[in-house]
Amino acid sequence: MEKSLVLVKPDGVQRGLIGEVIARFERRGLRLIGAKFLQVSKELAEQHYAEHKGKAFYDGLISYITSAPVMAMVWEGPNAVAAIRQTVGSTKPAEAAPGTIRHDFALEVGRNLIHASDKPETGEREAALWFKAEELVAWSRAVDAWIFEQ
Ligand code: D4T
Repeated sequence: MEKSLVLVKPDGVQRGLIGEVIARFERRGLRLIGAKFLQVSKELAEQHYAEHKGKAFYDGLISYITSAPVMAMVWEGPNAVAAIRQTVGSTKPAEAAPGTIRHDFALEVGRNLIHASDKPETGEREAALWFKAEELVAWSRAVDAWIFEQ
């Protein structure tokens, strides 16, 4: 089953949007397999954003994600990465489609509320970076057969 890391970033936590984000993914039919509330260390932030090192916005990215606690989660489901990114909306909130989280709650790329993995391989790598194996729970829901075709 495909996995995606989802972070409710510091602005989302401060604005009381953790429940809103969780509700949207639950309603979509995705299955939560891990969650923790944490203050992100500089080391974890640098590992998470390693691909952006050297870019103009890198320092701002690190200080933003380490500025206050985040809610980290792993969600799974068929096509979870694409489905979650669709629900999240474009990186730049002003370009996000109406009805998406970033459209409905954000205005600026440096306060875009939420992170989601961009590819299935990234989902695996980021889930392993943020969570120990024993923190991810393999489980099934009684309703799964009514949401997952296989
Ligand atoms: P994240 O990783 O936060 O989910 O964002 P995206 O996956 O949607 O977008 P990304 O990796 O291209 O960018 C990571 C992070 O950098 C910030 N950013 C990005 C920024 O501040 N200015 C920029 O021009 C870009 C491209 C926002 C998200």
